[in-house]
Amino acid sequence: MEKLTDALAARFASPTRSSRLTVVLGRWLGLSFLVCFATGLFSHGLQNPPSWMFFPTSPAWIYQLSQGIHVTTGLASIPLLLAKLWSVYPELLKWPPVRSLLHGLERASVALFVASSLLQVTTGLINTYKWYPWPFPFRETHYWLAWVITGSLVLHIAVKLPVILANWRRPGRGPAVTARAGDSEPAAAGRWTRRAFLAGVGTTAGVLVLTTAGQSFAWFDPLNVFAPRKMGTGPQSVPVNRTAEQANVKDQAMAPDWKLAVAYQGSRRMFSLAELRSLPQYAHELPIACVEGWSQTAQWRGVRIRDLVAAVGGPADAVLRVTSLEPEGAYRTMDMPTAYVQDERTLVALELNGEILDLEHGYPARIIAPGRPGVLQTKWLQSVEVL
Ligand SMILES: Nc1nc2c(c(=O)[nH]1)N[C@H]1C(S)=C(S)[C@@H](COP(=O)(O)O)O[C@H]1N2
Ligand SMILES: [Mo]
Repeated sequence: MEKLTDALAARFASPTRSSRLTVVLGRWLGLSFLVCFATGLFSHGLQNPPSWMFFPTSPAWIYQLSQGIHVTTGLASIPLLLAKLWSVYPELLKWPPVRSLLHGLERASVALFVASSLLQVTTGLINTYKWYPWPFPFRETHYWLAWVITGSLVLHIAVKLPVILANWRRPGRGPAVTARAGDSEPAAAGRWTRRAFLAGVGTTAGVLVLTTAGQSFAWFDPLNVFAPRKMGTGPQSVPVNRTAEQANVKDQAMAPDWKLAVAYQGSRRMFSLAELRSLPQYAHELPIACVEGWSQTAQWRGVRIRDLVAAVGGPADAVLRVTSLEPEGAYRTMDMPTAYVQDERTLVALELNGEILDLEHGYPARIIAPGRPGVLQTKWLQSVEVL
């Protein structure tokens, strides 16, 4: 068996494969995973706030930036991960599969890392297409997988530290700690094919980023050919995530006697659309930044949320619960921390890009706040309560 697997390993050996290549790819992948992890934690925190969470409202595009980077680094990780797997897979054929306790642990951590990373990047990619072909809740699973990946990665890096350090000590270049087929390649040829391979992987990741980042960042819009969303599409030039029909709100939202309830302790005021329009109106350029990766900045106009809170005698540091007309669904209610209530740019928007809000964008009234994930920009408002 050992002979056979050694022969197989030799069969797959290529001057391109070497610990140097694996280390370089590992560095790129590690960096991209780290950035993706940090931005993912930020996004998760905003949606599931821990008690110590800080809620930045400025710049207003902070979440657009963070989520754009999250989706972009996630996409870039796909070719990096595949290339890294290609660079090491002959190692998987080595016999015996477990040589010692440490070796066994190392392999288990690698298996866990590979499986969870592949699952993470593919489900993440599918998610940007708003497709949920699985029975588990996406966000929670995505979140816990991220911790599994990070934990197994830390373990993996700890075990591989000698190889990584040996690679860093180059070009003084002592003998590689765990020599592999490509490592002993003395000729320049090995180095060149390795460089060409790295250039190919880097180009693939770069092109993938450039042709999809336009869904999050307007600068890259002209190059956006592969992303599932395009800027400027949809009613009033803004994409729609969930339609009024899907949310089953059409009749209630179009009802002529619609009123917004604003409540504080015992007192409650009902505002008709005409009354809301007669209050001071403010306009702001703010982005909708969807957790699924797309963003779009638009001009919103309407009533400041803090003016509505003041109108019912609510405190300046109010925390709100906002409820949609939507009869059911995860986005029916939304809690708004005081940082957003106090920010003067947080609006109950009645207009979008100079027109009365389209039904698909939340007519008669919706929330728009700076720096928040799209899922919290509640459409088709029913009530605002001071908690
Ligand atoms: N009531 C309600 N509000 C909602 C949603 C929803 O499903 N129901 N979707 C949210 C999501 S996920 C996003 S990204 C934004 C998108 O706003 P838009 O459809 O006007 O572009 O609305 C948010 N507001
Ligand atoms: Mo969204």
